[in-house]
Amino acid sequence: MKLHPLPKQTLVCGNKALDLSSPQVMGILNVTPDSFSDGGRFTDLNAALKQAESMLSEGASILDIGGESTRPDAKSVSEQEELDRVIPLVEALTHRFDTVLSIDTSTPEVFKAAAQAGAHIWNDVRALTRPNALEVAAELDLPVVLMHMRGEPATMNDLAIYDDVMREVQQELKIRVDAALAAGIRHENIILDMGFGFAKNTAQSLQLMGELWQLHALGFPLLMGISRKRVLGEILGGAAVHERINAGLAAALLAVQQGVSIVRTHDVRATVEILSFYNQLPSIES
Ligand code: 7PJ
Repeated sequence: MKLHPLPKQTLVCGNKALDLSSPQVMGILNVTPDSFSDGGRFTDLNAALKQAESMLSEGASILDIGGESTRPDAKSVSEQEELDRVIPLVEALTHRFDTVLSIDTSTPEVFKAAAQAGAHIWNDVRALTRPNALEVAAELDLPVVLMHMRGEPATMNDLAIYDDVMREVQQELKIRVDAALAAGIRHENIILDMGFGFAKNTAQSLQLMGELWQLHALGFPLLMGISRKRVLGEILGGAAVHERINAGLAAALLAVQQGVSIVRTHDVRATVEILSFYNQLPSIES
């Protein structure tokens, strides 16, 4: 059963377009050192290209490239390090594949360089709060994902205190939306994400999962990323990363059923399959 229609919106991504009225799968492509075991940059690049090729053949329509780990205990990365990780990969990917590229970064210089190398979407877990981020996003005029978080990855777990988690997430996202619009970012370029795993405990995440559809009140397409996150491990009583896939798929289906347009995942094939099943259900009118 479909519960909520997806917005009838085409997301213009530079010279490409994504139809958000059917769910899109964003494949995660991490180029942080802890994601690819060993070897120098060449090995990393080759491994990343192979992973990209496989996710695209499985049906991902967006690849999300991340050069900075946002785990609570992650070491901070210099701008140059992030550039060195991300830009060669963006160049190689634009050269080889015809796909939408999203960059998971909070650093305006990194996204700007990536956009010059052919990237399309700025995915920012800090919702354009770093100095100059809003201005750069407005100037580039490309889609931006504004994700809800509190504080920084190192402090966010202590800030997971809410009276009403959905209401507060909504209010705090609205503040970022207003800042974006005031900076000249166009309405059509904004996508929102409730930010699973960022300043939310397990109970709060479950609450958000069940009420996710309420975010439509803000009037923007939604993205959801819960793939393999710790919250799934906790729900399953301590499951390891690779034991969290099925729960993540259930969450993806629940999200799309509530009108989420983009699912960010490591498990592209399985996600594409469940969404293909979902797509074949009778539509509902918006
Ligand atoms: C998210 C993200 C998410 C968006 C990460 C991980 C942590 N970007 N980047 N939404 N999570 N938009 O994948 O486990 O939930 S990094």
